[in-house]
Amino acid sequence: MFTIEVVSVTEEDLPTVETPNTLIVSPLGSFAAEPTAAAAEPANGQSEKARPEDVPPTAPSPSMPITKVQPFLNEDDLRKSVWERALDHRLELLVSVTAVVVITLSLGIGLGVGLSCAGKFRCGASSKCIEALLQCDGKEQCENGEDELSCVRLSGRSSVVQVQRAGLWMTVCFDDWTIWLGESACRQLGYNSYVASSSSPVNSIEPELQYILVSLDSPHGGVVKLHNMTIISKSQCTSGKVATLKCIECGFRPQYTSRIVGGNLSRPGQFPWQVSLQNKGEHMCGGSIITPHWILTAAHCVYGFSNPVEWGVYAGITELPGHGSAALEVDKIVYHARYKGKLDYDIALLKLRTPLLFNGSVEPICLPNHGEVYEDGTMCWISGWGATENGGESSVVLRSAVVPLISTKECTQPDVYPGLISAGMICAGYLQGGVDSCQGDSGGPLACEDSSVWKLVGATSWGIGCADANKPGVYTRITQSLSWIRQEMEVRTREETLQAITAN
Ligand code: 4AZ
Repeated sequence: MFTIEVVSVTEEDLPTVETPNTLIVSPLGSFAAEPTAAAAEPANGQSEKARPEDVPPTAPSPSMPITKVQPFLNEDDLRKSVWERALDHRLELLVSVTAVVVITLSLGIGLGVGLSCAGKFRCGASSKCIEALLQCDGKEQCENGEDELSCVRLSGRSSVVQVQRAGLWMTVCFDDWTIWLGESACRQLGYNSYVASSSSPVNSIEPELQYILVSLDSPHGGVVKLHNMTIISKSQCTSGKVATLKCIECGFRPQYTSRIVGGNLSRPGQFPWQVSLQNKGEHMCGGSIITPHWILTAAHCVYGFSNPVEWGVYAGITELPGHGSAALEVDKIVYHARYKGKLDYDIALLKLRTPLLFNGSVEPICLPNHGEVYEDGTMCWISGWGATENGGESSVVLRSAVVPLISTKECTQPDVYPGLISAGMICAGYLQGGVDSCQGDSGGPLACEDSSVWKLVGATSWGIGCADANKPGVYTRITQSLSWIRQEMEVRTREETLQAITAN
């Protein structure tokens, strides 16, 4: 084995090495090819005795840069077989082979993960993939049980119950529905509460929900997940009705009378779900109460500030800083796994250490259901303590404004936000400008009233400036992150239940 080294050095830098085959190449063209037989030849040309007479002596100046091409060959090397030479360098060989194997394996695994999960279910952020048919089959195949989460959802305007099996969503017929199933479903949706089960005629619900109807076989109670039940396919749903579910009283404003109109200053009880999120005592963002334990906000509000101890949540207030009410302590902060510090998936959840008591000035807002669409032009409300002009100070009083929803088509026009609006965002505001959310309103609600129930359609996320023409506010679209919200709430609520069981 031989190596070729190309070095650029001055004459003085060159070490004295045994290089019987040294070629000296100088930039001036002086050249010396030294005989193979010459041993212990200093490479600096000072030894003239071994040089054959017919080769002109080379005398490069001591400071002249020289490029040396040095094939380090000796006779032993020439005599040895390739195998023997390889053995002489087994350490290098071992390192090289290991490196090649490691690189090949990582590439292989990386590609494998990317490819093999196609058509399969990926266990959370891990590299494990399981057969799609095993998702929601009642047995946990993923390490953290992710394959058995998000197996129940509420869909459409009337909160129809749907269960998932092998990636297929099926609407639950009311025939064999029980309160016990309703309670189990609410637990799976991340609630600690259950309000009521009802039914809706099949033909009154959205057409896409009418297709696959199933009945759940529930002979006896117990802590069983809904999708673990025997799912009986129903060609006809005898009752002609599907199960609808309510897990929490939400979206009401019991203390607010709409006859009191106070410009854009909000009245106590007008936005009872609105909270102020304060970091080390300073208002940073807004948020919305969705359950007694959970506040929904924007990921960018807590990204890099995810130490719960630094945060305080103020609920039931209209004036900052908090006016006597004690800050609620934060137990956990989770932001969307796909949030990367940019604009997409700008959503986070804060879990409160102690649950909120709902009293009229503190109330939760409803989450929308899966598949609910909000028409362009629907008038919704934004609220917050944010700046009243771009770059200004936070407002002391809670302000609010009515804004129409803007279609993504309109919001991505060349003069608005071309290429910037993803499926997880929704725009709202006026293209002529004048009314908008601003710095400090982030994380707060974009709330729309639907048959007297208020739903959280968006969370204030971003915009260019505030209230400028063609630059409306952009909000995180809640329907896009419903399964993430449900999973987080279900997992943490389950953890809490387990802790309570083990503590007793
Ligand atoms: C912000 O920085 C922010 N005009 C929030 C909303 C908007 C702009 C900026 C929308 O929190």
